[in-house]
Amino acid sequence: MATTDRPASRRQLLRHLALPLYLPTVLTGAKSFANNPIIGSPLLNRLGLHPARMILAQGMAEVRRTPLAFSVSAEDRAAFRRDGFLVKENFLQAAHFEQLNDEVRRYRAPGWECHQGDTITHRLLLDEAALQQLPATRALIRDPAFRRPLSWAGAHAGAPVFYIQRIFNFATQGPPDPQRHLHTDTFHPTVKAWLFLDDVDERKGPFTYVPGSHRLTRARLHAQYRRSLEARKDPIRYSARGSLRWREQELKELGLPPPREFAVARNTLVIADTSGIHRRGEASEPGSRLEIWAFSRPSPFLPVTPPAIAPLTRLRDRALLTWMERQDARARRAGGLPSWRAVEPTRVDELA
Ligand SMILES: O=C(O)CCC(=O)C(=O)O
Ligand SMILES: [Fe+2]
Repeated sequence: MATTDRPASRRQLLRHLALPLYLPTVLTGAKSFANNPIIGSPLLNRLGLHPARMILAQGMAEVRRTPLAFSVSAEDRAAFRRDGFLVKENFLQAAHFEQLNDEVRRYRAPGWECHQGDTITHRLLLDEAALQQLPATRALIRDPAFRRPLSWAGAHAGAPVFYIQRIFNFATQGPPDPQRHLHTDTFHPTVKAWLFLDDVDERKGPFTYVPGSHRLTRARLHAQYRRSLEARKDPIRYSARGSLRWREQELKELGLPPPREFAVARNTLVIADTSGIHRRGEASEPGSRLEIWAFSRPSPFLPVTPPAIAPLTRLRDRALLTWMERQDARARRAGGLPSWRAVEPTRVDELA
């Protein structure tokens, strides 16, 4: 019997009995108010669990950043601390960029695809096997000028996960893409990076960020506290699951400026703390945005993270692929589709 068919009282009882099992998850990145009865607990949230986790996670991120700070310029650190993002135009030397752009556009491999509203996101994992075929991309991923600010900003000594990512705007039928709604990905510092291979303007839906919205100000902590009391019942599923959606009017109340759109030229690198308020901008027409995309989200309460050494990265990438393959197989067996589904190498040509 599916959970939703169980009588409400029985569901509640099960939820209570399972509570102790969820207790240790307060010290992990668990963020779903709806699915985790501790994270969503009305009592614990009234006592301030949610802002307490935010403050502690922020403190631990600072601890992890300390040994990584020497490798990043004081100017970059100051800009990131102020804004929550770094932007570097003409990031790669022109010849390197052209080689990378060329090899990435030609590269075909089994990939992954996610449908969110009317947008399709296509990803190719840049693991060791892929990078062997992509020398210019491998050089980027090994470049300290790329890795050091990513590590420091992401408060993570270990390697981020790297993908070739293509966002296909208006590629399928569906409601508006939920990533175009202002949101925070999670409650603790976490970094994403985009090296854009296309010029990005309003036609392609530029990444959009509210400068300074990564900072835990009093106003922000108050707002998070208030949201945490009701979030498990939030009608927006993403908010209930811990990626809170925000209204544009709320920015003023939070003492924040209007969002800034990153309408940028190709070969621009953007590194952003996506615990700040951001969204994917509206796209004015169907089309795609191609990028090298990095994602770094260490466990938020650890004082140190494992270093970026090849055997660990290999193991992590292998585990990630295995997990995704299992999710895919399990969902298909149940007659459905997983949120990330496996697709053929030729899929990217069908979408283009
Ligand atoms: O693709 C974008 O511009 C941003 C999407 C987003 O919200 C994210 O990756 O967290
Ligand atoms: Fe996001």
